[in-house]
Amino acid sequence: MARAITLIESARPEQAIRGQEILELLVPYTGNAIRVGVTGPPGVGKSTLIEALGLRLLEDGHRVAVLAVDPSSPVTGGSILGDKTRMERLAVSPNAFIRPSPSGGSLGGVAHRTREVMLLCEAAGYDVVLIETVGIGQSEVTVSSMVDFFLVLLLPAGGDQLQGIKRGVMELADCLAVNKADGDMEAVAARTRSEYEGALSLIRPTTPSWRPRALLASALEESGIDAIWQAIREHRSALEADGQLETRRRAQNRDWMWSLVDQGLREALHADPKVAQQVAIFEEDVQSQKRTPAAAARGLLDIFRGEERGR
Ligand SMILES: Nc1nc2c(ncn2[C@@H]2O[C@H](COP(=O)(O)OP(=O)(O)O)[C@@H](O)[C@H]2O)c(=O)[nH]1
Ligand SMILES: [Mg+2]
Repeated sequence: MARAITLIESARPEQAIRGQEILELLVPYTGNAIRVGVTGPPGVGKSTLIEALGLRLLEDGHRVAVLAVDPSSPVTGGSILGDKTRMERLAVSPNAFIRPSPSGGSLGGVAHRTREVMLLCEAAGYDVVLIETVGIGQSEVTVSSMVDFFLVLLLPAGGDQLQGIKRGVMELADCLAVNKADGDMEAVAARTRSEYEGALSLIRPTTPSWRPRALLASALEESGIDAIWQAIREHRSALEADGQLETRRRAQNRDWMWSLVDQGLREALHADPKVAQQVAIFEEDVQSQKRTPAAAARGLLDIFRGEERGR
């Protein structure tokens, strides 16, 4: 697996092509895992909860893969997941596979490679895939588009105001869990949970057959983990029963293809020598308002299309 991942993630074309060949051979063996995304603000306890859940699943005889999609800070270029936690207890099990986020590149590129590694894990017989991502920016949308079940972790909030969660993220959630419901925070966490439950009832569910839940958890004390796993299993049964799981995955595959096409077109455009020659001029014209952005975009695309036709 390590060697296949190296090929898949390689920046060298001849290696990457071999990685793709391996993936194509493995396609018939993929798709059998329960795919779970876990998001939430930094420090909410995503890694701790994933480890607790993972250990719990190992006890039940599951094989668990843990992957990460780290969007990297656009300002510092540094990792946002900042995973010092290596999930040591999980990592020692032969039935667990832990892979940190592939480094570098756009969120799209990182997510793309994670998705391929997920397929590889499925082919290798891991039947639960847990994907950690941080709840800021676009990455939660990206991860929700590659999983069956999307879990959003939240902190117990002091005030009566729902903290930090955007409506858009709430709409993606199949389950919310207020983590750190332990010690002094237990009562606050319970209040926070019922506020979120109220908020959830105002939101259109992700699928008709499932109503998102708001749960309490303490990843540290390993409480509430069973209820989360129970929700994941019930969600799966409900979606399998009415065909929504297949519908969701079909749509995800189609969207994935188009995002690769978009990415490929963009790369081809930037690699085009005629375009490259003109790009600086067009940019300067737009910045100095000699041309409108729309006219400049049209101009660049015309150059690109002219090149394509000339081939
Ligand atoms: N009290 C309490 N602390 C927790 C809990 N879960 C995680 N933590 C602590 O919160 C910190 C951040 O946890 P981590 O899992 O790395 O958060 P992540 O950034 O969301 O992955 C660590 O010091 C954890 O020990 C919990 O349920 N209760
Ligand atoms: Mg983490």
